[in-house]
Amino acid sequence: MQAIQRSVPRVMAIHDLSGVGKCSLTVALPILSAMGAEAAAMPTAVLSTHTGNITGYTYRDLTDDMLPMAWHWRSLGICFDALYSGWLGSSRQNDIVLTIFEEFGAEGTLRLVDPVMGDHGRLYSTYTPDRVNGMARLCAKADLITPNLTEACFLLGETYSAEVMDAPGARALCERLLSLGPKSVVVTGISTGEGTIGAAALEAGSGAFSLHEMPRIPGVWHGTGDIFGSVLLGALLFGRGLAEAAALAVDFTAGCIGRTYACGADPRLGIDFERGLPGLIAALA
Ligand code: PXL
Repeated sequence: MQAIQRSVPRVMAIHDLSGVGKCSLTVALPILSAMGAEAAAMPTAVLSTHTGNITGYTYRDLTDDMLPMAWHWRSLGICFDALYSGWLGSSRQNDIVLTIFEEFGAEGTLRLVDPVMGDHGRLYSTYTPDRVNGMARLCAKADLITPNLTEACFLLGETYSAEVMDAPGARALCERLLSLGPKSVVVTGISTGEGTIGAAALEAGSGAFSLHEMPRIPGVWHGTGDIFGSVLLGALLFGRGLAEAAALAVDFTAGCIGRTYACGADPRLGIDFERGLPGLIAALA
């Protein structure tokens, strides 16, 4: 079947749908839409909330629905400009994403893997250490990966340290991640000073390295990686370079945290990205 034309870039967003908690699909969809991209949702699971610091959540696994959804889209001739995976519920889902990369990863399609596994030095409660290798295999097939510092350390089998690092140290970390196989990497949660936090980016082809930080507001802010990844992807789809897209994503995420902190909202329920969307649209215009 002939590919159906599309007027805006289309993303396959492969993440869980957590009803409350503003992460994964509930941030990827509105952010990508606001930035002008179409987001096709492939939910990996449906939960009542995310699993971070919240107990009693419901969980419905959707592993068996993923490939049939993809085959239906393919039967309709639907193509994607980006394949964007995030939180996955099982190692089988990793293999399914690999299959989707093979089937839909045409020339020019950006394969972005956010290897969502943990934060603050620990794996998420639903994530087992034996799944880390599977995630590393998926990262090897990506054009771009966006681990946070914790995930970077697990992928590399290195000990996590929350200590600050200098720019050469951040670049060396990115280089070690590129040796896993992806074409580019953006690592979040990088601090070169006690009061700042941001992201380091390295492109394998050009060797271009960048580091961008904002003032740090201490705390555990849920959904920040998903918000960061969605803004980064939206900016890349609209022609921004990796360094510029990463800086935009750092600034946007910092703004969300700042607004959430200022109004004293429960950070477990997600951060205030909504009020940042008009500014994001303006920044892209
Ligand atoms: O934002 C990361 C994330 C996504 N999805 C689910 C999670 C988490 C982090 O805890 O639990 C279901």
